[in-house]
Amino acid sequence: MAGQWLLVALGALCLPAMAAGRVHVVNIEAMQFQPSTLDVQAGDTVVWKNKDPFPHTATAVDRSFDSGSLAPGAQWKMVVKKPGSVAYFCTLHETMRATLDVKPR
Ligand SMILES: [Cu+2]
Repeated sequence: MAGQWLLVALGALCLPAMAAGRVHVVNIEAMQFQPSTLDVQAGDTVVWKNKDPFPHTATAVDRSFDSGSLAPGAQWKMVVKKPGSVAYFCTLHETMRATLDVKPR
């Protein structure tokens, strides 16, 4: 019987770990990051999808991340680690700007 309770306890411990890390999508379309402000938690994954017919990048102003050139139809993903607000832009079109707000988990 004690073995069964141990399994239940282990299962309960594992659940939060499995629930961690939501996936968020930022569409790059019509020369804009959508949404332009994205709220995530540390440990989440952000996927940038280029839906324009020309290349873009998603590059942190402080260079803490950089997708490099994303071809039309390409996507790039990153696991967000550090809490804080990170402004990012497209190095190919510097008027394209957006913000990633990372809350602590
Ligand atoms: Cu661009």
